[in-house]
Amino acid sequence: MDDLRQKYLDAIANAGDETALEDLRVQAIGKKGEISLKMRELGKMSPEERKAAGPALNALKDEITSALAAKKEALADAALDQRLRAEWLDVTLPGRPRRAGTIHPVSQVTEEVTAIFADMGFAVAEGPQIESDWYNFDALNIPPEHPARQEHDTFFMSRAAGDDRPPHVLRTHTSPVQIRAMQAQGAPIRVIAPGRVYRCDYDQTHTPMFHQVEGLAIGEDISMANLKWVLEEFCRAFFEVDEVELRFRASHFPFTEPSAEVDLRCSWEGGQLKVGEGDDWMEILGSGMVHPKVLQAGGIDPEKFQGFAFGLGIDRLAMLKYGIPDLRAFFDSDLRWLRHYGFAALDVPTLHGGLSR
Ligand code: 2U9
Repeated sequence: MDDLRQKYLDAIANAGDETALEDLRVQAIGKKGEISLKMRELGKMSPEERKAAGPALNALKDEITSALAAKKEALADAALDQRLRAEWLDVTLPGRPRRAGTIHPVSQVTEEVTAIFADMGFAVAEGPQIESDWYNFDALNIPPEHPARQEHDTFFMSRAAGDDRPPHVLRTHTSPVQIRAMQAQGAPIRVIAPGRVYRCDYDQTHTPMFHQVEGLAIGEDISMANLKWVLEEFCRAFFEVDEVELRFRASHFPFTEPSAEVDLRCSWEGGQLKVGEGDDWMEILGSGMVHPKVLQAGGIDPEKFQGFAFGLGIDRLAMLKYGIPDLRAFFDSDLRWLRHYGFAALDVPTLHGGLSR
């Protein structure tokens, strides 16, 4: 019995893995194991022999069972230790930089402009890029024979053969969004409409798709003075300078009366733009008081309400602020250009956190 005990305890102590341990269990206390067979022999013994051998065999079986369980646990612990050592990971290390994408300057500037106007109480409105000619033109006081229809270099959608209704158009400005916003919400209203617009024009300073932000504020006593303050405040925040000076030049748009083009005082020294100082003026946007007919098209009573509107080109704003020389490169999807001029994905522009850092 002692030999048997020593043999199995030594073998268990030396078992290298769980399979070896299981083999030993079968050999010792399995159905046909050495100790199990010895227990079966108890039946053939005399009562005296059985009295001595029975408890001893049971004790041996218990001891082997405990030794097997203890060794199994020790092997599992060792395996876990080894895994932990092999799969060690320092979770406090900074993330490995991957070749992450960047935010396009157009998206960055759209976010900046949106943050600035949101701070002044303007909500963002959106609408379809394919519009009816009524929303794109008629509602904006541009009737069919108006010369502005030709000046807009419109892309027309084709109709099915035999369908004589006027064709839909790719919107030439985001103004239809504000018509829809007025119809849906009524007055008072304060919205901006950023988005893509389309004109059939392609040269150094024009692409057939470009980006605009237009703004609209309608109330009972909104005046051109409010327009001037809003635009000054916008320019200060956008160009991140303390003082700006704006110059309003009388102009003409069908959808505003009176209308003004707005210039910003600046200097260009060594190709570097400085805003708020110098002797140059740079045109940055168009604006005016919304035409009564346009208010009417939006379902708003021009006898009771009035307000201002303005429009600016996002792409040009991005070029000016971030010193990007070539407009057409904006839409080439050139990875080297995108990495150079793109912005970090998590640097969301906010007024408190800094627009562009
Ligand atoms: C409604 C009423 C009036 C929007 C306006 C301009 C003047 C303007 C240009 C600036 C640069 C277009 O991208 S650009 O070439 N826009 O000069 N836009 S007033 O007037 C509106 C809009 C909507 C309902």
